[in-house]
Amino acid sequence: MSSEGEISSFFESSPPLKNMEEIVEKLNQFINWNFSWQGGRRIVCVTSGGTTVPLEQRCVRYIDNFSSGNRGAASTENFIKAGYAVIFLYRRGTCQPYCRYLPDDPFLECFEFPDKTNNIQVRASHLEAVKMAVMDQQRVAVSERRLLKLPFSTIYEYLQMLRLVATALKDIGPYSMFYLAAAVSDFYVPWESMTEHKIESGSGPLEIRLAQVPKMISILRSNWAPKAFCISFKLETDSKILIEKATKALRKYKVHAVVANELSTRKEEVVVVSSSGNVVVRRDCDKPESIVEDNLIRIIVARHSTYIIESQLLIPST
Ligand code: PAZ
Repeated sequence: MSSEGEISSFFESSPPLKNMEEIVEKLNQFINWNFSWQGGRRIVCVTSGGTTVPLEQRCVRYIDNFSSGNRGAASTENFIKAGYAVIFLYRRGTCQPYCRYLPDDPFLECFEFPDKTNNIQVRASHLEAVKMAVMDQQRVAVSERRLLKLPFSTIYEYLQMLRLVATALKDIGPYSMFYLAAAVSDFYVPWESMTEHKIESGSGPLEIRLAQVPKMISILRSNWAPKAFCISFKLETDSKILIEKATKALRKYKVHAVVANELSTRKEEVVVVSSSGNVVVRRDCDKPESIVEDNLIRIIVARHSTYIIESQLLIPST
């Protein structure tokens, strides 16, 4: 477990966020709006995509972490369907809610010029996907203000933003949730030991010493947002060690559940590991459009409801 000293020295030596004030303002407005809406909406912070580790301060090269962002985007859509407001903390360029069915290059593939005028038209083959993307985005993100998107790239940005979100959500206690699906770097080059300019090539193999990124989940649970409901994820490529690792993480970080998944089957099946036992969650194979997140979020939302009720029972009545 990382010590508080290691955690604070990580933040002290991190390059500060360029737009911190703007992020804090957006967060406060979003949380106030949603929590004061008709008795209060639940708010979940969904983290999505992988963090990068720069190798140079004026970064040309970096180490990346695998994640398409599909889990985070699909989960966000399901949380919104369940009535939540979502803070979507995502890696720039990864999969976005409501856009999962669009082709990689939507502008080139989705649109056509049917005649020689300047009119652009959506191709019939992509009409449903474009309609869903535009209409749902418009509805939840713009008119209902239930989706706040905050992009990150580096491990430094991600952890500073996660801390800002957690601190901003502290006051809504059990009504908030962290759903930590992002693939977060375990190793990094500390900023002060990083070269400023592009590493020169041509002088043989490159040796880099990576330090361990302090584990932030424990401080999120103990300090930043101790009353929030917290779900973390565990990814492994060796299915034999997956459940054991997830169970260890559950105990070590005192989260409410760990969603365990194996790389090659992650879109078919996950296991929700918690103190009440392990539940295998699958997509419905008989429905082609079904995704594992439909069933996963149903379980997580039900558990969050129980958690809120139990937390209320703990508040002494006046
Ligand atoms: O983003 P994606 O859909 O390609 O993959 C999702 C995932 C495997 C990154 C996520 O489910 C997960 O397990 N995140 C935590 C990874 C980790 O153990 O650090």
